[in-house]
Amino acid sequence: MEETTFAMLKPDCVQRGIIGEVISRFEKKGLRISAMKLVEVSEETAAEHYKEHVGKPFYESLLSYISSGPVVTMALTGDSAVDVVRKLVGKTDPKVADPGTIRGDYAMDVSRNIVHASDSPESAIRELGIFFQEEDFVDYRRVEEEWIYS
Ligand code: IDP
Ligand code: MG
Repeated sequence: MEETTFAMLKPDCVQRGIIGEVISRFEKKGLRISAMKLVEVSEETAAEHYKEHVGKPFYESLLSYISSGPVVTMALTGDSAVDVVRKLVGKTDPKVADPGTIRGDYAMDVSRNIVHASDSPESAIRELGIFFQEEDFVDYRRVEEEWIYS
């Protein structure tokens, strides 16, 4: 079933100049970008986004990491998009993330792990609501979709 998930290319991804390579993986898989922005995230917005992690030892440094430079936020749409994108992103700690995943291929450190992706359809709806307004979403189809899906 078609769904839309939220992904964020974190400040290390932007600073390392690999935005294009990461987006390319999502595109090549067959996902459709249905919203996208380059933004600076305030600590308040980062706190809202990561509220499930309040009190964890890495919480404060996580907020300063996410607000340390521009990020690219996006909505990705496709069949089972939430699970598909989490699989492409890989395990939280890049040291143990499988090769072939984004974190497995591009990162070394759990606190500099390149990309965020929603972990459930409920999280996706919540997180999309933090970073996007209704008018930010573009309703279209990629011409390849009839070849990506049967
Ligand atoms: P996820 O991004 O794979 O969903 P979460 O457990 O939700 O992982 O953690 C959110 C983010 O917090 C991670 O992507 C990473 O940036 C950071 N993080 C998680 N665990 C640690 C840790 O042990 N040390 C430092 N940062 C961490
Ligand atoms: Mg998470």
